[in-house]
Amino acid sequence: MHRNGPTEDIDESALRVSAPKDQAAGVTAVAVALKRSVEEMGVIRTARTLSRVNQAHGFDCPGCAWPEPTGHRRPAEFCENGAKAVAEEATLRTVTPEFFAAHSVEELADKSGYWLGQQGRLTHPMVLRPGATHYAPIGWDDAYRLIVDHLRALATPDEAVFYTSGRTANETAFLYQLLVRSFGTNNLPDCSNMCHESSGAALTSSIGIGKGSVSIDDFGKADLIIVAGQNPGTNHPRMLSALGTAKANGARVIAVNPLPETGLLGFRDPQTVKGFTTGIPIADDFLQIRLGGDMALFQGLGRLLFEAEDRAPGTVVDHAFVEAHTAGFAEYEKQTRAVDLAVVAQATGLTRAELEHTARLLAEAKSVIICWAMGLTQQTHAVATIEEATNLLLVRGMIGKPGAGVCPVRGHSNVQGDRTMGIWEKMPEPFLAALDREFGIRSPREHGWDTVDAIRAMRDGRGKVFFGMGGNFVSATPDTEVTEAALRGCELTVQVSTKLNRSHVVHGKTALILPTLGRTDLDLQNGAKQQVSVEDSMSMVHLSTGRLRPVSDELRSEVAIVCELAQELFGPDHPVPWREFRGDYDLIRDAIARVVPGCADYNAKVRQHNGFQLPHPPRDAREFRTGTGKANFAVNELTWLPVPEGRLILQTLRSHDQYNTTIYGLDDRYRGIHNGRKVILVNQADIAEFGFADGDLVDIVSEWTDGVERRVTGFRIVGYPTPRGNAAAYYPETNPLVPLDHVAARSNTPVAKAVTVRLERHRHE
Ligand SMILES: Nc1nc2c(c(=O)[nH]1)N[C@H]1C(S)=C(S)[C@@H](COP(=O)(O)OP(=O)(O)OC[C@H]3O[C@@H](n4cnc5c(=O)[nH]c(N)nc54)[C@H](O)[C@@H]3O)O[C@H]1N2
Ligand SMILES: Nc1nc2c(c(=O)[nH]1)N[C@H]1C(S)=C(S)[C@@H](COP(=O)(O)OP(=O)(O)OC[C@H]3O[C@@H](n4cnc5c(=O)[nH]c(N)nc54)[C@H](O)[C@@H]3O)O[C@H]1N2
Ligand SMILES: [Mo]
Repeated sequence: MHRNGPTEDIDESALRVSAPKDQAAGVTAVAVALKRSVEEMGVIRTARTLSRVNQAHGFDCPGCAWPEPTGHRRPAEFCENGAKAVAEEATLRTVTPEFFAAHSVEELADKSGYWLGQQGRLTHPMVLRPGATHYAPIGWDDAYRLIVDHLRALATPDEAVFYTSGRTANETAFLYQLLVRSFGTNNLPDCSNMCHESSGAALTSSIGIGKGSVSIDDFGKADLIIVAGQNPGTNHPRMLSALGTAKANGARVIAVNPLPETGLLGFRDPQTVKGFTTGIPIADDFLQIRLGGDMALFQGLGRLLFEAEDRAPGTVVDHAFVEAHTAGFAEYEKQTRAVDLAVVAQATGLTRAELEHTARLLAEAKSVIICWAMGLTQQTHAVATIEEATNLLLVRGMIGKPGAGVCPVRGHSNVQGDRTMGIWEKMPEPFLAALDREFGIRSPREHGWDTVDAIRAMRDGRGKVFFGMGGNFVSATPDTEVTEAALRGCELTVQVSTKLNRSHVVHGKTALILPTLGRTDLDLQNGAKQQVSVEDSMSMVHLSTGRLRPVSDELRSEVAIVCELAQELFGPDHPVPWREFRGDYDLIRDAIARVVPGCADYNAKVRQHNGFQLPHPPRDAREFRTGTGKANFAVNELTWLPVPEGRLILQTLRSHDQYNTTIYGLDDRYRGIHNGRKVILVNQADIAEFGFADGDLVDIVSEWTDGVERRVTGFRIVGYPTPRGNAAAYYPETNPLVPLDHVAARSNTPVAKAVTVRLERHRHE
């Protein structure tokens, strides 16, 4: 049977389309945030909770990874979507054993992800035994024993997969990878594999470290900020305040995006009296680029920079920087001067005048920041594209100076910290050696599986136990039908979760749900209040303290779950002091201080007012720890995406009312979509050319070299100002269209932003 994702509990016929908004945030954003919060948690819990988001003694917002300002923090250092993320977690609704007794798994598997998430917080550990129709309660000890029995039954530890999502705090992440490596595998896929892996790969190769080189204060010092492939109005709303500050200080902002995203084109800062009512356009220039055209853009700009240098020698290329700090400049110059600007115009859809105007700004600016997110990372040529953006900054000497640098804007609030703490299927040798030294274990050295490889392995029967530390693996990953079958083939699936999601109802032969504390919850161990630490997108590390009374006494912290499982798995004689770690998170931080580079004196440093910033050699000292000892200019063959005849290139993206696979509501207010999610945004001229009309229902069929038909049905066409040949639709509803093998070169990231599709008229069954 062909399934198209269960959304029958959403009445898509109520869908309404209005004109896209021209300004983000403002009064409506505040009203929406408060309404949602009060609905979920009541007035008192709302007041108590929202006043502590991102404050020095509060908790880190579980929304995005945008940093807090370093100086004065405003009383409300959160945004509409941060408030929604908090409300989602702090809700008083609960999913209890009675709930599971009343709903069979089969019934739950027919519900939408939206419905599942709305049911509330998970309260008890639950088990689904082979052949059972309903989840039943299980004690924590029995749950651990069940996991250990399955792990011990494996032929090798490499038959187990240990996934991590990016909300996991540093302390958990550190212990979790320690457990997994003590057990004997590096199979540590994480959400980063689907997210900024391409950024990490490109930056490590170019500048020797896979993280951004700017700090929040650099935004106030920049002349020019390019925001490419990112929708901050929805996904990083607090970034708009930083961009607003930059503009007040004279910066120019260029948005590079196929879509005229509302937050970039207009913003009312709800935090300032003036912004609340008047609003400012953020982007001075909007380059409406074609999907996948960014590599061509950056190469074309490179050529135009060299031409500007020819006209005024010594004013554009930073020769001192290039000579002292870079390698490969001559080859880069040769290749870039030969770039065909006619091809660049075709690939980007931009005019020669737009390219020249942008190049002039880039040539004249004294300090340039380039920001990006999923529009760049989820492309076949993502790594090369990010290298080309970095090349431009290197030509101009824009790394390691105030107001300048690379700025990959991370997604999950601690996805960067998880990597720092060792969540990676190919952690470098010095880290593993330090881990082994500290604990007297022997970590495996063979690289493990990333997300795509883990799915392949489970599909082929080589992966048998799946353990998810947070996240929603089934809904976040590509090729839904393949992935669901892969999970169903497992002997055991375990999900450590706060809320119900599809990964609980698409399960292995035996399945466990382990309910855990969230960021906002009070975490008591041995009667003492515990804190965790997190790292933001700009390498700032600080403490986070939850204070809300957990919705159930049965919830355990992620740290406790890891330690208790480890005790059951390894017995009392294991060299790692799991019991002590569980009882006092300071002891975990002491171990982190000895193992993780840059974390010396960790306990003291995370307790400083704004925490501390991890070292970043290019940012701090223009030091580049690459193979050449210098920043590397990359030379790449130009790749772009011509649109096949009669087809569209589809990007899958987020609405304003979701957090990845968690759907808060059915509106995408800024884009004018209300009461539904099954839409495909298409250029009016393409709609006409294909013989459709705005509002028609279509099936979307993706085309891939394997000839397999991937189809989602009953999507409404919405005429939208996206470039010709380019379309957009929401994730996760369109994940069934993304072929598992459609991945980015060198990062293995699923190409969620460029799927070739055709539209077929929807036939009612
Ligand atoms: N409220 C909220 N906040 C979030 C999330 C959420 O779901 N909800 N998710 C979090 C996570 S994990 C992440 S990774 C981030 C994601 O943050 P974003 O990357 O902003 O997320 P997307 O919705 O995928 O948006 C991709 C943007 O890139 C553009 N784009 C697509 N393809 C291209 C291209 O080829 N070139 C260019 N130049 N642009 C392109 C799209 O039009 C869109 O504006 O947000 C984080 N914050
Ligand atoms: N087609 C397409 N696919 C994509 C993307 C895309 O743009 N297009 N984006 C990709 C990206 S950038 C990412 S990051 C991934 C996201 O992939 P994931 O990180 O796997 O997915 P999330 O939806 O963020 O996970 C939500 C679940 O996490 C659990 N959770 C929430 N808070 C906590 C907590 O504190 N502890 C624990 N243990 N669990 C918690 C809840 O049960 C919730 O249901 O999706 C990727 N998939
Ligand atoms: Mo992400």
